[in-house]
Amino acid sequence: MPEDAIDHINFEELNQRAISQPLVKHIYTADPSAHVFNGRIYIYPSHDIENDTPFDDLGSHFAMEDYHVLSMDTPSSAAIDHGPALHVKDVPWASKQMWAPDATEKNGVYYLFFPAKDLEGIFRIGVATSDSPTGPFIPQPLPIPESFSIDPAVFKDDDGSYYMYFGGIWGGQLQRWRTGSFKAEGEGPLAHLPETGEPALSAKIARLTDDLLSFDETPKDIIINDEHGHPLLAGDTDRRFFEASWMHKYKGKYYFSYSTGDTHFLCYAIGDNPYGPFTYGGRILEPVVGWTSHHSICEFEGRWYLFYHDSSLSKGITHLRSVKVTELIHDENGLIQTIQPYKP
Ligand code: FUB
Repeated sequence: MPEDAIDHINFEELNQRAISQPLVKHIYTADPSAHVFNGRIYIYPSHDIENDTPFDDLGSHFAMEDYHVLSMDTPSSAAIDHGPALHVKDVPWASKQMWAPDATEKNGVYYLFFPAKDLEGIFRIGVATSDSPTGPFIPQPLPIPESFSIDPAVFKDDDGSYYMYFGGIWGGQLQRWRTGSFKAEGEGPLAHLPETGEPALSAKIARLTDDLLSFDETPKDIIINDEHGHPLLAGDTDRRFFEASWMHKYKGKYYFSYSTGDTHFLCYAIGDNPYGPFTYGGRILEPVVGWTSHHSICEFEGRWYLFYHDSSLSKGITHLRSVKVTELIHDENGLIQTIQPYKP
């Protein structure tokens, strides 16, 4: 829901119509990446904090400093906050803005992947490890070599390969990497975006090395085609990729899902392999209160769940969000039923 609408919202009434409530209310949390480890649900969210940075198109007001891990027995049980798991002051290469993280497990080691701005203000993606899913996590001294932009999502395929999906435009800086090297801000924060009639910028994918600490290949574009097999255009803002990559596999098909950012939808596209190409499938979630929409999709005991966030608890403050969960249904054709976050 666009920010200029929040003056007109009755939040008490809206929260009664919400299909789900915040998983925790003592802190603000966002961008939930949910996984099941050893039969328990672990959620790796951003930890939103109050700050004085004004709202801008680069998301400077998202000034997060650390991560907490949440966990739940089931999607309907109370969530536990396991406390601070990693702080920016403990990451030698990072200066600020600990944005949307993800986590995975391999051979009993838990890996937390996170974006942050480096000492030059360029978003990079780092890794930290722990022997517990709740941390604390010990960061690598440097970011992943050749990493850039934001919103890492790590997917383990059935053959044991791990892939990272990542990227985000506008404040996520993806447009600055169009030529392969970082371009300065230029004529404004949104400089270097494609024209409306050009193909949209793509999320990226890279297979990870066996130790999960590096890219095993040069990142490739995630192409999303329309129903005619043509790549979505930059001007198709209701459908094109903006940020918040996620991958899940359902009945042998690969579902790449993402946020459309400035039009506030969560959408998905279906492919036959982790790299795509993918064909646009539809919307997963209609706009929530707050500017951003970011999610994960997780299977638990044979049912599927959408973890997402909104800004209802903070009464619409864009950078103070709360993570929520609701069931997600694939229909008999494998299409995802669109979810309305608030009942009529
Ligand atoms: O939480 C900061 C940023 O906002 C995330 O990295 C984006 O996906 C958006 O949710």
